[in-house]
Amino acid sequence: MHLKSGIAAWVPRVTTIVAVLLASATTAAAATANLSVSLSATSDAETYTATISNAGPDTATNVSLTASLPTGIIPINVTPAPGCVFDLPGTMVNCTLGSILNGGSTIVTIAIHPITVGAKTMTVQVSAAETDPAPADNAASASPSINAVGISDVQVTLLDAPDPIRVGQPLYYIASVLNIQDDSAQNVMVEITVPAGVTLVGAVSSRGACTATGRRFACPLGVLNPSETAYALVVVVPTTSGYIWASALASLTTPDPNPDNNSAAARTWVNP
Ligand SMILES: [Ca+2]
Ligand SMILES: [Ca+2]
Repeated sequence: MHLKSGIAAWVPRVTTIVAVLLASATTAAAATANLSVSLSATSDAETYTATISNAGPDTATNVSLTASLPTGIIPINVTPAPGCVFDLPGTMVNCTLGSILNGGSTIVTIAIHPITVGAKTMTVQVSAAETDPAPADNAASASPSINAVGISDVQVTLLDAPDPIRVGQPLYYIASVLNIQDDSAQNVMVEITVPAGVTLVGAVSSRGACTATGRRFACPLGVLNPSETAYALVVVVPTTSGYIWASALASLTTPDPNPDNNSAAARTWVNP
């Protein structure tokens, strides 16, 4: 009798527990969280700030953010870490941000360094495990445009071939212009001055045509990105024997703190 009444007392409690479990399972399946993201950027395109907010009604769990980085940049830093990481090619940021309570928000900061000019468009997208009733605000972009980058350093070398050479043979001068800094060099020009005692044949660069003024060939090379090399070729024919000298000089409109390596010379021995 005692046992039986005990069971009788348990039955409604078990029923209630099952009902609660079922209800919570139903609620979890239907959980909704209206995430949104906004993105701002500094005008120098160095720092982007994404604000991820949850308008609820439920907690957003397994919140993630992906960012597509602009081209022509170097990845610098991202916070929070290690929740956020740059991918290996340095073209994306992937963030695992955990949970955001109803009414809460969190911030992701992405620091990059532009090495080329132009629009630096970044796009971010957020998602969570919950259903989002308003998915349109789950992506944002920012597109600061820059028309100058910091510091470049062009370096010139001048090669003569063949050396030694005979009078009447074609002599090739090849000027190589390399940007050894991490910002793009703008309006790069290389000028090659050939010696007296040669006949001018012609000049061309890997970026197009060169113009001649007397013994000086000016070859516009345009933009030289970091680690990029452009070439200019001048062909002459020596008419007299002895040592002859040619020189190459590079100029650019971006700051070059190291002018010493902007010029180079080549000495050639000409046999009769
Ligand atoms: Ca949303
Ligand atoms: Ca230089």
